[in-house]
Amino acid sequence: MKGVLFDLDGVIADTSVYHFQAWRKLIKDHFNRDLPDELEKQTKGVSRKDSLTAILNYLDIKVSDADFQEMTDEKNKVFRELLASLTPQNILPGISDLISQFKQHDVKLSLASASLNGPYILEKLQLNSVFDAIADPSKVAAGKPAPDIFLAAASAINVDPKDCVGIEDSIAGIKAINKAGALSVGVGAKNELSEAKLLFPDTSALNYDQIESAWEE
Ligand code: B16
Ligand code: MG
Repeated sequence: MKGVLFDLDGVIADTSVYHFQAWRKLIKDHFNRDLPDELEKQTKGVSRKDSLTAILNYLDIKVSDADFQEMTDEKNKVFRELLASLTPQNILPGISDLISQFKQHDVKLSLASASLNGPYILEKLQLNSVFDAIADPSKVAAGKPAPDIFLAAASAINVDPKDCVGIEDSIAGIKAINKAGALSVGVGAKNELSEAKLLFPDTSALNYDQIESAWEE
C-alpha cells in the first residue's frame, strides 16, 4: 500500500449536509418545491451538473441551458456561504488519526473529490499541507462512477492505482475506485455500499490495521 485516495465530502468532512441544504434552497426559490431526503444519495459524489440533472429529472422540470448554468452558479454561491463557517472541528471523527497512521507508514495522500471547492474546503479544515496532491476534477473527462478522478489522484502522487486504497462514502465513488483498480474502502451502510471491498459503518470505525490487512489479502 503506497497511496491513499481520499474522497472529501462525507469522508473527511460532512459537507454533504451543506450541499443538500444549498440544493434545497435553490429549488425552493426557483420552483417552490421541496426535495425529499432520499434524493440526497443520488447527488452524493456526483458533479454539480450531474446533481442538478438528477434533481430536475426527479422533479420532471426542464430548463434552458442558460438557466441551468445560472442555477449551478447560484447553488455554488449558497454552498460557499455555508462553507465560510467551516473549521478543523468539522473534520469527521477518526479521520485525523487515520491520516497520521498513513503518514507514519509513508503512504502518500491524494485527494480524489468531485468537488471544485476541494482546495478551499481543505484549507478551511487546515488540511491542505497534509495532502501530497489534489486531483483537479475540472481536468478529468468523466465524473464518478467513471474511474478518472481516482486515476488522476494516483497519477498525481506517482503511484500505480493497484498500489492504492480509495476511501469513499458514495455508491458512485465505490464503483469508480473498483474500476480504477484500487482497493475500495467504504464508509456507510452495507445495503448501499455493497460493492466496497472493505466497509466501515462510519468514519470513527476506520482502522489502519484493518485496511492494511485487507490490502495484504
Ligand atoms: P462542487 P466528493 C462531491 O464531493 C459531493 O459529494 C457532491 O454532492 C457534489 O455535487 C460534488 O462534490 C461537486 O461539488 O459543487 O463543490 O464542485 O464526495 O466527491 O468529495
Ligand atoms: Mg463523498
